[in-house]
Amino acid sequence: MDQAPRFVSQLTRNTLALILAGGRGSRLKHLTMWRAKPAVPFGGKFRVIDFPLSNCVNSGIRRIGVLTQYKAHSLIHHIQKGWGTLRGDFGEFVELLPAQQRIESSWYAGTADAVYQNLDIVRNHDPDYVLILAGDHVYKMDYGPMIAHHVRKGADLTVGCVHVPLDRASDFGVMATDDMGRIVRFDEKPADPIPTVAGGNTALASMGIYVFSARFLYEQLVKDADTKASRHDFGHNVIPGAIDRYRVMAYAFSGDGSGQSAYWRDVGTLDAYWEANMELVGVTPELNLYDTSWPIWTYQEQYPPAKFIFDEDDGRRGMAVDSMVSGGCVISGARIRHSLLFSAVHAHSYAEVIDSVVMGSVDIGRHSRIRRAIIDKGCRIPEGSVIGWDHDEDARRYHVTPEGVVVVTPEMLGQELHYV
Ligand code: ADQ
Ligand code: ADP
Repeated sequence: MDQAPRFVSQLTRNTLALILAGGRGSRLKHLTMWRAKPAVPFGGKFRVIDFPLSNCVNSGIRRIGVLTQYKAHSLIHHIQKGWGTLRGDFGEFVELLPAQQRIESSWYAGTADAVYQNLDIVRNHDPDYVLILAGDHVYKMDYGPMIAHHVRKGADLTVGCVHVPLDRASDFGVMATDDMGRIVRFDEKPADPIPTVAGGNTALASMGIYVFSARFLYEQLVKDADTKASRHDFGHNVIPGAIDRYRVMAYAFSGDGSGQSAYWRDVGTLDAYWEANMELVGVTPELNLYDTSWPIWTYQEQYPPAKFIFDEDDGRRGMAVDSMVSGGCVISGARIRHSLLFSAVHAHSYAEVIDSVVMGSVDIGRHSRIRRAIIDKGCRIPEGSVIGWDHDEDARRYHVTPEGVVVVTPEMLGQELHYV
């Protein structure tokens, strides 16, 4: 079958995307105390869920359901404000599908159950294909070729996959395929993962993204719901239960088509989160946010331009180098080096910020010195604070990660939460 653009666009048009945005993301600790992981701010202006949402829109998939559950307030707010503008009259929408309202007394048990609970809504949209995505991955991907691959291979289910180092593969669903790309084995988070080739040091890992032929999905979910012993999870139950009897194919994600390597990150730990944000500050980051051919959309408050106040005479030199500074920031006499500042950060005179991720509406008091830190939204850092220079001291007041990144939240400062 031909894979002309028109063919792909027909397929994406007949696809309904469901973004699983309900997981707690407990490894992000303090950052997910008050918000779901997909709502965690990322990259200066975005929230993590903007990546799968933008990928859908850019791929021509304009019918999207977002399955929410845990601490969904800021997520819902963000989606309503930023993504409510798709044109319903053109059959486009982003629809919120909250968990607890569907079936009394039961929250989603697992990812498959989350979809099962919304099966009537999914059926009503009458898609040919259902694309199931995670709400907590940062990447740029055109889903069109994956759906086209699914159709060309006559698959019932296609699992997106990437090669990961073998020593990290236990965090993923790990699969083995035959010569035709059919999945012949699937182990969810195995203690002892199988390498891609015997003796090799990589494994084929599931990205947790799936294309289902719609009818096949409905059958499998009803069957799974009737299975008492099931955890009602795609990775643990539905996929392993399907590979022997149906055509379950692997689709290797090969990048965003720009010729760059495949960038795909689960920013699931504080260290991974800090690192992925800091990478963006680098000269040529793997994830190019300035790529106009694959824009990442978001909702953002309107802010005036960032302002830098530099007063040579009294030594107040406001400057940022090797950094990204978002709108509404006022850097008055402070020095920002190799850092990422979200919107409306105020850094006052003689403060110094190095190697740090500073979220929106943070106020950095005079003479503060901050290094290798994540400062959560709305923190007011008191004058003269020293953060990231002495980890014993830091550990008494803040959270220090295994890699030595200091995380500061309003709660740790004894301040009220105004922003989530
Ligand atoms: P995990 O990411 O560990 O593994 P899980 O915690 O189930 O799987 O999360 C998958 C997605 O679903 C996340 O976006 C999460 O927020 C969301 N989610 C979880 N429970 C939910 C629920 N009850 N309702 C709504 N949303 C929910 C999965 C696969 C692995 C694969 C990795 C890749 O199971 O096989 O390798 O993703 O990261
Ligand atoms: P500092 O503590 O560094 O002295 P201030 O908050 O007193 O910082 O502000 C110093 C200068 O920064 C002000 O004189 C003003 O020019 C500029 N500034 C402060 N806040 C704003 C703002 N909201 N918008 C524009 N400029 C501002």
